[in-house]
Amino acid sequence: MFTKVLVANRGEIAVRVLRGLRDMGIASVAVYSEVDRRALHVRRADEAVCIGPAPSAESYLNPERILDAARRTGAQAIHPGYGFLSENAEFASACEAAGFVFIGPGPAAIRAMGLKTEARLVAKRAGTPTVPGTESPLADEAEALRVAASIGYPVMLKAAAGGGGKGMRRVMSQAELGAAFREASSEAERSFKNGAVYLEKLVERPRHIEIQILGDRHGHMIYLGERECSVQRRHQKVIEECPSPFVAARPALRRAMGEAAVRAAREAGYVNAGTVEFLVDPSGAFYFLEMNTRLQVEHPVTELVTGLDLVEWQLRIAAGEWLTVRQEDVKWRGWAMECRVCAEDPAMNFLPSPGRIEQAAEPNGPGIRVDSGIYSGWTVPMEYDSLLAKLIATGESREQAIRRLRRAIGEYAVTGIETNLAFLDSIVADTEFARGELHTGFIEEFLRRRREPAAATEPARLAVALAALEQKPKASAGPPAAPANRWLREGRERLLR
Ligand code: MV4
Repeated sequence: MFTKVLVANRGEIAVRVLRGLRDMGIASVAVYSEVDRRALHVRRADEAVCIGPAPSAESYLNPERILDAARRTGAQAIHPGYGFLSENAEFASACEAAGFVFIGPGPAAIRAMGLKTEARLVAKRAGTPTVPGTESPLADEAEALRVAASIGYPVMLKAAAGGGGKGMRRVMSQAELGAAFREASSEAERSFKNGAVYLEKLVERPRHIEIQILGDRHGHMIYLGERECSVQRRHQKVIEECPSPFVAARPALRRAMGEAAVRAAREAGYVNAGTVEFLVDPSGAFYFLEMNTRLQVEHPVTELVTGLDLVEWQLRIAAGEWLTVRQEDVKWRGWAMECRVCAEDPAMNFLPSPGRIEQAAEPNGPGIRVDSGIYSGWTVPMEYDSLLAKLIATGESREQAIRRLRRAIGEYAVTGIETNLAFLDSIVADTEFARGELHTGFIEEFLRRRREPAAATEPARLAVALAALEQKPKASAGPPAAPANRWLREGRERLLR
């Protein structure tokens, strides 16, 4: 096993990996940019190396700076976390070439799954169901028209080098295809310097359900169950849970998706922790979407329901150990639900809200885990993503997990910057959400319901106005207690207009 590992990341995931290293008695090295000098992950490491100024390109995205820090501290392995260089095949190669173990899959597997068209080919070869469509990029508009006609509208145009929805276009009819093809190609070119697009049959109202897999370097691979990630906004996950309400009601589906995920990962020669993403349609048919060759943000919900420590297993597998967990040993107990606490202002269209955190009082108590990268007095930099922490609640049932999550959100006090906590609470409190009838358009529909609630008829408006009047403070009392936060206040004011 390694005696010293460098964590090439920042924020909550760096803190999480550093905790794993300390739990295993492995010395740890953190890297930080100048603006992260006082960041929590720096405090949690045995050693810390400044790798450059704030811009990611000159720090967390700079392979040479990271390798140099590994050399200087005598680290034997590098954990990339997620984002930054975690899915960069060249960086994985550079680590190996420089004599460091890259904690993750080999560069070949990263490359095989990096191009969405290549990943589809791998899945198809493995017999994993893929959405009907093209395996290679479309040559031109004419081919797009031919293929779309043969698989039937509606179709989805996607960027071959894409991910996260960039360069994607829903095409409902032939008339729209030409323009959509040109727009998708140019957006793909701009975003990925690769304008290649391919085409798939559109899966209507899909759920985004992903399977966690773990494979060792001796050919042993298992699946650890699914995560429901359909509650997303602009392709950013907001709430994730394990198990999926849809799959929990269909035990055969978990096994079928798990085995399909393992087949695809084997075909890619996968090693270490990985996630295979699927679209699941309302009939329960599932289709390979893409594979993520890194530890995911939402890995804690799988850890809490299976009892397995994914970071520990990543390190043990990277050190060449056998994965001693057999598929029949994997059991799922209870429910885990995670929400991503972000420095953003829902009342300002989720604009990032960096700045000094006056107070960060984190929740605790039965069934609560907080993977946090913040503390009172720390200044959230503007240079990186807005994720502050992940709040995860577990329970015997989904209902208990939801109750605990709401209680914990209520305890979470972050002042000095805006956060999305109230927005998260409004989702978790939503009756539709409680029913578990989720799909990738859930938040879009939720926000629409909130903007134009069916009940916002005249009587309802009057009722709300009267209620506000009744709360009118007596002369002696102080100002009326405004709703818990700006987002709810604005929502109520909008309703009254
Ligand atoms: C799809 C789809 C429907 N049909 N492909 C979005 C980003 C990328 N991960 C793939 N995505 C989708 N691909 C077909 N053939 C719907 C989506 C999609 C989506 C998928 C997962 C999670 C959130 C999403 C939000 C919008 C669209």
